[in-house]
Amino acid sequence: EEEIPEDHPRYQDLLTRHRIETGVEKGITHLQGMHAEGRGSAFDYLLGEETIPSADAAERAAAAHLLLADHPVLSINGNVAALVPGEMVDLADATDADLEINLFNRTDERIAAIADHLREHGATEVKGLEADARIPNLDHQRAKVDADGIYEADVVLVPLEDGDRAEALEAMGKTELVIDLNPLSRSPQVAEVPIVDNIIRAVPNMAAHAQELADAGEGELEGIIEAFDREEALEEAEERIRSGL
Ligand code: PTJ
Repeated sequence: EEEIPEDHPRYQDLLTRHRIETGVEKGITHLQGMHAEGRGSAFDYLLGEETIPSADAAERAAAAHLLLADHPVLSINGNVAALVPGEMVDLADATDADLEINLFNRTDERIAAIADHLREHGATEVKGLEADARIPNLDHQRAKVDADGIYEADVVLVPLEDGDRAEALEAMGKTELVIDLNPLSRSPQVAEVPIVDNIIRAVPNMAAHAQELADAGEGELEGIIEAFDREEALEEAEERIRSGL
């Protein structure tokens, strides 16, 4: 990462790409994660590579959801682990949430590599290794979750999530917070809070909102959640992308 000059106009994009490549080399990120990153990068370019106001509002509402939750869980896949490991640990600390590894292409090797990587970045407890429960109506491998983690969570943050899983979690009645640069993908479409922003910017901003709201009462947090309009946020993101074309 030291080789990329910070004043390069595409600094953030180059940094992101580099982190994904390193993730693949370390056995953390799946090869498909490189394609996912390429798609995300194209949308981010059209968004102007910045957190648009509706995304900031979504990040604040998501922080409020996590703070109000009985049992919040942050889901980690191979791209998330490569891009924002320490930032996810900080967000978990700020909201008293669990971290759970949940992979689309699940192998024991990648689970172990990601768990080590998260611990190196300060995680004390990592879930997803037991996989002793199943999300209903999803094929075997993708359905695996921890009974005391995502399975019983009331609020889950699922960044860069596959559409089938997002729908299956929604069907379980969970409050889903989704980070995805493509506002038309199924995951943000089914999310209670769709966050159309690069995960690299979204997660630190959610943690900052959570820290700022640490002493807020339930009424204030509920007010923030009610004031957030998911349809408007999706439309604003799509509008911004169209104008970027
Ligand atoms: O590690 P695994 O096995 O769980 O696999 C993870 C990937 C991401 C490979 C898998 O879930 C997958 O194939 O996902 P999709 O269907 O490609 O969806 C990824 C979504 O994330 C796409 O809509 C991308 O636009 C979006 N995306 C990619 N990079 C970013 C992003 N959104 C926010 N920030 C990014 N940096």
